[in-house]
Amino acid sequence: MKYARISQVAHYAPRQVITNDDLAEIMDTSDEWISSRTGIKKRHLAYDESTSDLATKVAEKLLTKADLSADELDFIIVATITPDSLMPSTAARVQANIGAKKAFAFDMTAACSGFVFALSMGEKLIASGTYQKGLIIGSETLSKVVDWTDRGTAVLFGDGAGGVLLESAQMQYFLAEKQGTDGSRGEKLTSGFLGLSSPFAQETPDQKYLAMDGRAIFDFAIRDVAQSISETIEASHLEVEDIDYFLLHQANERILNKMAKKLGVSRNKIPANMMEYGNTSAASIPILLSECVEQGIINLNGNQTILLSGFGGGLTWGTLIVTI
Ligand code: 4VN
Repeated sequence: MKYARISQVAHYAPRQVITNDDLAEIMDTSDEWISSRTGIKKRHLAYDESTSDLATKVAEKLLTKADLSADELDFIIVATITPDSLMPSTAARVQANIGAKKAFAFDMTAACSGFVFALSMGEKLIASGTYQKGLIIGSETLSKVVDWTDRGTAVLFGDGAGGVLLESAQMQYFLAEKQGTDGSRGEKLTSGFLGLSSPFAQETPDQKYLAMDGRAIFDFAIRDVAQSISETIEASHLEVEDIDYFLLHQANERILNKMAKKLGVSRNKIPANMMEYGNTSAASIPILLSECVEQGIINLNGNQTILLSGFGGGLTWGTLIVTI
């Protein structure tokens, strides 16, 4: 039996930072409104870098940290809902940028669950015995799909990228997982409608920008996602106390507070960085993981158990429990 493990982590964010006060100068909002409702204080917004540029920075950092050459990689998966283009994929651009000649590469579209879905897929690619090394990267430039005339959503999102190196291992590191989708509620969080445009086609709605029913997504997170996290812990045969850290999608600090209560977990075990980055969708969990490792809260010595949970557009949700 083959196994996979996370052997390295890295993140990268554009250097430009926009504070809540900066936003209050261009729209009717305030630091008080944004930070009391969401915990967000600032976000990084790319002025001159694309999603593939951010992802390439993460890929380069991962290779450097692992002292690995790009041609040793077997696959690259980039989770993103803000690709540079649909074709070529963001992952194909990264593959070219780093010169990963042997690797196959593709994008994963699962919104805020994208990184967790991609990590789960990557683990299976390695566990199959067919592949040994791969990069799983979440990378977003949400600033290009945010509706900058909608103060209800524009203040919530940011740009950034994070990722991990997955390698084959001798023992089991991935302990349990639950993933789900409810497409029937898909219209609650949308962006990037492409429509039809042939001379023969009916007119179709043109909704390029991100739109969210905040109440519905908030309730989904508290009810359905919290329930799914509990089920994943049960499936792992671990107790809540056995999990060292809960790395949850960084959408809103109030969600983390409610989840902590619901799961019976101390808030100290649920790190947060939405204050610095806002909601970076597929990038939020790997950025958080990388920062936790940088700060020494989490190490890569194989003696901690962490839970990763992404949830959002689709609607989608996914939880993994891994030894790290
Ligand atoms: C998961 C969640 C959210 C989300 C939902 C609602 C929300 C974030 C609505 C109420 C508003 C403050 C902001 Cl829980 C988004 C995603 C997408 O990544 C995933 N903020 N809010 C208020 O008026 O208090």
